Formats: sequence, C-alpha cells, structure tokens
Amino acid sequence: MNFDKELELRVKKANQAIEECLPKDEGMPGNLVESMRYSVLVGGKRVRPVLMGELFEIFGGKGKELRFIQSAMELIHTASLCHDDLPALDNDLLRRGKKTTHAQFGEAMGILAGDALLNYAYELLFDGINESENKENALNAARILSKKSGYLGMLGGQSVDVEHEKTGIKGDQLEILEYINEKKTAALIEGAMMTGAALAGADCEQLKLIEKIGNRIGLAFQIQDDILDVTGTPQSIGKSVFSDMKNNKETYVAIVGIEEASKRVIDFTKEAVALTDELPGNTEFLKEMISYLALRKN
Ligand code: GRG
Repeated sequence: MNFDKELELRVKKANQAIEECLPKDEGMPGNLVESMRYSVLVGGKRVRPVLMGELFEIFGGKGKELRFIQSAMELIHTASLCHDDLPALDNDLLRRGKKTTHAQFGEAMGILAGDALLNYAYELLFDGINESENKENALNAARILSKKSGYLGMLGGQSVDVEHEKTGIKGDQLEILEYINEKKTAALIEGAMMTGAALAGADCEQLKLIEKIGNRIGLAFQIQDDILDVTGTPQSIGKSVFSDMKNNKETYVAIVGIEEASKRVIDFTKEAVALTDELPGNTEFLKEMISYLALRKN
C-alpha cells in the first residue's frame, strides 16, 4: 500500500464532502458565512473525518450519510479552534498557516463564526440521520459525537485546562494533565472513530475497543502537538510557536521534558496499533495512519 497516496485520496474525499456541505456565501448580508467558510477552508489536515471514514469502511458501511457526519465532525473541530484562538482563550493570530478567524474578521465575528459552525454541524447531523437507511445506527452515531464534544468531553477538558492557566496544576500534575488531554483532544478523536463504526453498525463491545484505540491516539496526538509547539516553526506548523508557554499552560514537555514526552508518544502509538489487531476487516491503512499521526511535523 502506498500510504501517502491513500491518505491523499481520503483527504480529497473528505474535503469534497465538506465543501459540498458548507453553506454557500450568497444572499446573506455581512461576513458570517464568509468567516465560517474561511475558518474551515483555509486548511487543516482533516484527521478526524479521515479516521471516521476509515472506521466506517472497516465495519463495512455503505450509506450516503457518512459525508454529512464527517462534515459535522470537521465543523465542530473547526469551531473549537476558532474559539480556542480568541483573545479570551489562547489569543493566537495564526492558524492553519493563515490569520485566525478573529484576526481576519474581528473578535465578535470570531465568536459568531465558531457558534454558527457548531450550530450548523448539528443541522448536518440531522441531515445525516435523514439520509441514513438505518436510523438507529445514525442516531447512535450522532449521540456519540454530541457527547464527545460536549461538557463530558472536549468542552469539559478545555474548561479544566483554562482554569489551570491561572493557578498552575496543583497535585499530581501528570494525572491532571492526562485528564485534560483525554477530554480536550482525545475525546473528539475517540468520537470520530466511534461515530464511523457506529454508523456502520458496530456493537457495544466493538465501540468500547474503538474508544480505547481513539484514546491512545488522542493522547499521543496532544503530546506531539505540545512537542511541535516548542520544536516547530510558524511556517512548519501553521500556527504560533511557544503558545503554551505564553499562555502559562502545563504540558508534558514542560513537566517531563521533550525526550520523555516523545517516549510517551511512541508508547501510546504502539498500544493503539496493537489494539487494532482486535478489529475486524482490513486495518492496514488505519495502522499506518496512527504511526503517521505520531511522527507528524504539523
Ligand atoms: C465552540 C465547539 C466549541 C468548543 C470550544 C476552545 C474549545 C472549546 C476547545 C478547544 C480544544 C482544543 C483546541 C484542543 C486542541 C486539540 C488540537 C491538538 C487541535 C489541533 O488539531 P489538528 O492538528 O488541526 O488536527 P488541523 O488544523 O490540522 O485541523
């Protein structure tokens, strides 16, 4: 298998779905639709829709609903980035190699674009349910995605992260950091993979296994993100460097150093790859994708 070619194909398919699902910039006064489209189309690796599509494939999914749910996923992720970059949070000016939404359109529009993307993601989830021939599977998938991005998932992790910025992490730093990473970042990756499988009819036990795989991928992904924050350049990662330090954030790198942090990325990645052996179907691309995410440079 030529991994780079296979990845390119899957990213292209995800981008086609997202472009078709995004609202068109016509007939609406003001900048809202423009800023929504800008935030999504300006770039991004499309990791979560690709993982969702792969699990759908592995579990033999066939329907037309996937494209709506993949798009909803990417819009929820993009909404979180829009808000994460705002002055009240990380106050960053560079994202996906371009100006952040609030830097391009103003702070108010940065807030509104994030809200509108999040709200519209749920319209797309309903469209996906509507398209699906198995409503029970589609409802299950939509519920998983909602939960993983909500107060028990991404939003919950982000709130703990923000609250520790002022005080620093007291107590067992690694344990609390792992909680933050698990919710803030891994939850959405778990959600993407579980949603793809749930749409294709995976059962409860299989979903638990996928959640565990997604968790290890997500933990590795966030530590690698922390490493790139101090080893990358704005050109290579498409966002500001030393953002964590500037925002007084504890990271694995700050607590245990780059060498130990890199070791954790490898350990979580190996664990995730080993767990994929318990999945049915062809997992060759998924295995390579997990390793690619650990070694990524952006
Ligand atoms: C409004 C839905 C909503 C949420 C607000 C701000 C916030 C709550 C959550 C932010 C969580 C966050 C930014 C976690 C970091 C996760 C992370 C490493 C993102 C970068 O993902 P990549 O590398 O980005 O996949 P691209 O640009 O490639 O898509």
